[in-house]
Amino acid sequence: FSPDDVTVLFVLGGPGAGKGTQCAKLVSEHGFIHLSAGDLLRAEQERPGSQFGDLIRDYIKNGLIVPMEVTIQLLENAMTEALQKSGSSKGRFLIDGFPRKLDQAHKFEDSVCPAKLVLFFDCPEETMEKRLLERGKTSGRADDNAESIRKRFRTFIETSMPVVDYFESKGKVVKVDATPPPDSVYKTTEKRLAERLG
Ligand code: UP5
Ligand code: MG
Repeated sequence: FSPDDVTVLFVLGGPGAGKGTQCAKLVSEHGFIHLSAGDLLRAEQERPGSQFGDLIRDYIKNGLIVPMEVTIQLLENAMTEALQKSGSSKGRFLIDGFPRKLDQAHKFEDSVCPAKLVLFFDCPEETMEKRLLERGKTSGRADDNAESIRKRFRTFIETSMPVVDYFESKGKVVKVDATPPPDSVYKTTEKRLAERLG
């Protein structure tokens, strides 16, 4: 696909901020295509014959960032597939949970497509921790436990927040308070996006 035909929004925020929840709503009401980097990595981990299964499992459990070659390839493939499926060369993508490191941001924007905006869901750690521990009772996610959550928070602060700061310095960040209930966060998100995307 050509970068000129696609609109990319990065969706960032700490673990449990509600990225996936909000993306699902934006898909059903605004026709975005949602690609979660974490979901793609988890699917690749389970794919029989994948050469990256053990590596991904180990990184995710420890809240570490999988080498970007793997993630970017998965994202690019998924974008191509989604466009093929939609039967159109054009599409609007929500890339959820990526980029998590500054070099990933640069690489993706150089080799795939620059982001139009970054949607940043801002949420206190305490709130995110409660949500993740609650979800962990049923999610089956290997990283929804107290120890992995602590590691994910550390990686987010040390490595991923600089990505948000970088896009902020370019005036591309739309920041939304992700503490209120999902419907309220969604209303704010819709309003902010409409102001910026028209
Ligand atoms: N919930 C959501 N919104 C709520 C609200 N407003 N009020 C109350 N509850 C709310 O939500 C989390 C939980 O909170 C749910 O139970 C939800 O109902 C509730 P969700 O929408 O899933 O939040 P999200 O921000 O998507 O949380 P997630 O756990 O998916 O965030 P992470 O960023 O930690 O997970 P991700 O899947 O993106 O990444 C996992 C791991 O993959 C990373 O740690 C890393 O190891 C690896 N990874 C990479 O290496 N590279 C990448 O590029 C991406 C991931
Ligand atoms: Mg998610």
